[in-house]
Amino acid sequence: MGQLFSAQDKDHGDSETNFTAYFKKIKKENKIIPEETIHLIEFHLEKGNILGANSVIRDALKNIDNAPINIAVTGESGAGKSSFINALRGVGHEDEGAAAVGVVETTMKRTPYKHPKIKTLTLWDLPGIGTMKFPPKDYLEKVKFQEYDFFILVSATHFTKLELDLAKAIRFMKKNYYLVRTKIDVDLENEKKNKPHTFDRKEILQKMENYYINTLKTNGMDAPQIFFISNNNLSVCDFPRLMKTLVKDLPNQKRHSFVLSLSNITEAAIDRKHKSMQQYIWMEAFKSGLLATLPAVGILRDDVEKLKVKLNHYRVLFGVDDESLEVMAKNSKVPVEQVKKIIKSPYLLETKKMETLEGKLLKFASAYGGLLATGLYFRKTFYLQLLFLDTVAEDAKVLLREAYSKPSSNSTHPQLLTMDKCYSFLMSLTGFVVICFVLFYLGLWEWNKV
Ligand SMILES: Nc1nc2c(ncn2[C@@H]2O[C@H](COP(=O)(O)OP(=O)(O)OP(=O)(O)O)[C@@H](O)[C@H]2O)c(=O)[nH]1
Ligand SMILES: [Mg+2]
Repeated sequence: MGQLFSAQDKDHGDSETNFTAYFKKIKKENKIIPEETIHLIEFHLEKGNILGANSVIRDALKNIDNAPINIAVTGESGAGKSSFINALRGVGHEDEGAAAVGVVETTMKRTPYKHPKIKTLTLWDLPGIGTMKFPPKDYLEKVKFQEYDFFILVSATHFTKLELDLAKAIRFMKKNYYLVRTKIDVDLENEKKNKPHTFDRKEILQKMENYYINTLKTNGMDAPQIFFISNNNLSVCDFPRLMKTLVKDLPNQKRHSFVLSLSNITEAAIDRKHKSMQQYIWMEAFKSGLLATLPAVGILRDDVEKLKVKLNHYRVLFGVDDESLEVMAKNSKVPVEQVKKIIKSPYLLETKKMETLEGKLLKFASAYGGLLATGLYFRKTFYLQLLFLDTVAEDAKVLLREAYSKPSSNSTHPQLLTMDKCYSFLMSLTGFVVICFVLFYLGLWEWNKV
């Protein structure tokens, strides 16, 4: 077992500096533990209270794992609440366990939807405000407003009286809400059709934002943060900005789980997950390093099994696990091997003849640990976890780039290069080569004649 800072360490000041230095580098809005907890850990380390520091980190990690996040999604009937929930959960409307979406009133009672990968995150699909026939304050009581971290008020048209009253009531109950204007794809499309010569996307969005702000002001309310989105295509307009805002506004200990729930719709989202997970692994390493008493040795068989589980877990979190790759391949109508060929994580633990997995991992750890060692003595397994994480995050980016390089029309999720497209590309290439050959020989023949 390796050691980070053992109880026998004489220089506790060093460990304090390292802990402080690590968290100082992380932006306030990205930290996964509160400042007070960081100060408390520093305080214990300064006093040489290793057990105290260890126990605070252990509790902080437990809090991160268990802190529940409850998000209420409310608004008028048909505004796109259930569609928004499916988008946040990364599930298609027809997938098992998806929130029912439809052109007629569908959601009649508050329904919890757990995130498929993050069990502590629950999205609550509330019935349309008009359907319950209660004034907004009674509606909020009925849907148990106090149970949620915040509200997403979904609106799809001009502000209705009910929406305005609901926004007022949420504020009155001292709860936070974000205004999400859905179906922006339809509005932009209509504007483009109606005014093909003067269409200006930016100007339209600005006008719409001004409209919402002014309407709220006229009704004596401060404007909340407003986001224009399309549930049918998350990468357009404000969905990425909405996710960034929610991450920033959540309390530190809830941030990590929410970040991990983000879909891979942008490289920024993947980076955010990567950075959050790095902090988590680093804290675990620091915690076990504090109590470690033996010098670092090789990789134990037990470690290998645990590492396999970790790698699998990261692959699931970043959507590059076998099941997700199969779905991706199916949607793109390509064999799964074609998808796997461009990424690394499925093959990370494969060994060559005469090579043991322990040996391979040890080589990885030495190479990677050497790069990272900044005076810390992480256990080798933690270096490996960081290496796995880097690989998996890079794979997610590779797949995202590949997907967006071949956008398919009108789809929430872009698709990979299809077989049809590959085939026609190969046929054109073959045709081009044949023509080159013919021209070359014709030229040669003419030249010989001269
Ligand atoms: N074009 C477009 N259609 C959307 C969008 N969001 C939702 N829809 C469509 O709007 C209709 C209603 O969506 P739902 O998600 O069922 O709306 P809801 O608010 O849950 O409705 P209720 O459960 O009846 O209160 C469905 O046909 C959706 O496909 C969007 O952003 N763009
Ligand atoms: Mg619904």
